[in-house]
Amino acid sequence: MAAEYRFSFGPWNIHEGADPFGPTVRPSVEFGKKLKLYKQLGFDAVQFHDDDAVPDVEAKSAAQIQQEASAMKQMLDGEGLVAEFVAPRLWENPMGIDGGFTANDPAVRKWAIDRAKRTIDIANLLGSKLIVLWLAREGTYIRESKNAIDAHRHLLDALNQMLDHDPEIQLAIEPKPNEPMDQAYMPTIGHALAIAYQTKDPNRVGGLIETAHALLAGLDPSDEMAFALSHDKLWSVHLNDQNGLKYDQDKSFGAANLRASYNQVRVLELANYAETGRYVGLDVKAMRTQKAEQATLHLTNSREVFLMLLDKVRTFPKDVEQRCVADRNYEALEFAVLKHLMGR
Ligand code: GLO
Ligand code: MG
Repeated sequence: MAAEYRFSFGPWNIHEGADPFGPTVRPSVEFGKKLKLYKQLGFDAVQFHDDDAVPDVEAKSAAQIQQEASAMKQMLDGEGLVAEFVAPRLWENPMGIDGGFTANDPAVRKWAIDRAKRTIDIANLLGSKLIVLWLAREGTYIRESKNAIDAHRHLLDALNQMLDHDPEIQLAIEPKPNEPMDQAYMPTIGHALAIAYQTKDPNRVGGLIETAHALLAGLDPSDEMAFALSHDKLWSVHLNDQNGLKYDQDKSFGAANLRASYNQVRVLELANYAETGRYVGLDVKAMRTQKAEQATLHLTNSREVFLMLLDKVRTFPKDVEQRCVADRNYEALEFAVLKHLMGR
């Protein structure tokens, strides 16, 4: 029996549809209602930002954080859900306007590290050992504004301080090459794993790979995943899709690059990812045009596409693959893949 994949998403993936050019177009869905949707939609785990779990986290005392995060854990238990990870949302605070961990101002760097430590405390209260670091504003709008060499050392220092804060926590860096910054300091999983090995506990630093981010870096998402998998360091994924080099679209999985999506599922299968107990996260956004009552289809469709592609991966004729590879007949192999994907 092949292992079953389990799916997750974040509360931000059910959203009001605002974009940089227009306001919200759908009413907000209250957090408790979102939680109720998870199981109905076929999902088992919740991806959190620190302030999804404890709103206005920076204004709260340690006791308040403890109380609110414990209440959230009870809500999760009540729905039969688990927290997959917690991520410090540094990029929405004006303090982090020019980055947190890599800011020029030491007071800002301290603020960012302190907040990340709170995130770790929240993760513990929610029963998760995984912290995801999407390093949104760790980079530059213009190169001359920072000393990039120092910035990388500051980032290393921040990672080490997080590792020190809790001996069991694991950090997964989510690389992205740009947006909101012009250039980000951790653009690819290669960068993320290089710094992971520089930390004081490399076994506890890995990565989360998002399809769209790899595509924005001009790289193949499945090969990025393979690199992390070969190091046993793919600790989550953000599957979605992206139509070319433009703003980060977070399209439904498979919507723009079906064959590349097939290959992402294939590489996860090659690594027996389902057996590791890690989740398949879907970081997808509903189109702005979706009516409120249809604004979860991007999640269910992405999950279903994953499962349909999984079936394609599992039923691809292995003998054809072996024969074509042995004969170095990649034209034949490619045609067989295309026919299989088209159901012919
Ligand atoms: C944005 C990122 C973002 C993160 C999320 C978790 O481009 O993909 O959605 O995945 O904030 O840290
Ligand atoms: Mg993401």
